[in-house]
Amino acid sequence: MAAIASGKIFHIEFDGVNVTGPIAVPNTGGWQTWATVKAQNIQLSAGNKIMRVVFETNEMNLNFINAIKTNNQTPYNGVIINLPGKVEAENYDLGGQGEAFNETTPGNTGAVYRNDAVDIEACTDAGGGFNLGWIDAGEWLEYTVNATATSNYRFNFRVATPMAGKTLSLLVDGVNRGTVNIPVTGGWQNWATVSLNNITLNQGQHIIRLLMNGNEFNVNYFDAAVITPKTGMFDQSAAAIRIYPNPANELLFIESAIEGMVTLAIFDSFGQEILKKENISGNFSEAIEFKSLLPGIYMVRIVAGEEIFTERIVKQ
Ligand SMILES: [Ca+2]
Ligand SMILES: [Ca+2]
Ligand SMILES: [Ca+2]
Repeated sequence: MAAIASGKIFHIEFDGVNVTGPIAVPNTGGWQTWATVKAQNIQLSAGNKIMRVVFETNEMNLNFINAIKTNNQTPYNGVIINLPGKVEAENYDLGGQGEAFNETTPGNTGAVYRNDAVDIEACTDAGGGFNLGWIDAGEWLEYTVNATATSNYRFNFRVATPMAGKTLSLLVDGVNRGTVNIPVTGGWQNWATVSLNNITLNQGQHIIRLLMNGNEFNVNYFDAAVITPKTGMFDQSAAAIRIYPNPANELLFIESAIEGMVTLAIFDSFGQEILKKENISGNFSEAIEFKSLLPGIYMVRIVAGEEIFTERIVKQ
């Protein structure tokens, strides 16, 4: 908008209804000196509408109107859950379809606890409560959480299914951080815990998304625990890990024969991460380019479950 005096007002109508109320235009200082004014929290249903701009006073210029979809997602009950901690799967965020969850069938098939499209039933696991049921592939739910410390976390998922071949993915702030296999637990209310290790979270607020990669399994809750490192568990002489040569010059070779998934990282003497490979197979062989690095001390770190192996490498 542009105006050369204050007190100018307009509003916007959709299908004849004033949805914004009066929007004040400031004195921008010239007919071609432009400023942006905002009307917020305007609820619109989907579909074709006639938008009308109504100028309530004279003498203002309008260049364009930009409508932005804002995020209505908020934590369930207004409570941001702290991690480490436990999150009930049925306590997904408020905000509805496409924002807080993606749900394929209308209505809550279980008809308990909440009144939107997500399907919830009473749970007979220890502690009772409710669980997500009638899950379809591609459905997801989001949870606003707060990591109280920057740390490596283990995520445990409480799941049940009589069916085989189901998986669930964990996304943090839109980034897929791992997929966990859901075992055949033998029944819809026979519960088991499955885990994803070494999920690094920075301190602060995050959006956790559980993405369902198959239909027909139940989720009761998930919890996140800080992994307390146990150092010195690996014995280089036992050949679980070989790192050579040391000192290194052109290439650093890392050979690992650890069961399960690991995270490999290399830090310089300032603690800056110069390489990171998360959730790779513990059975690997890498040739790391050291040629371009400045001479000095570097630290190789391999995290496997609760075990952390570190090795000091000199770069010549
Ligand atoms: Ca549904
Ligand atoms: Ca469903
Ligand atoms: Ca639950």
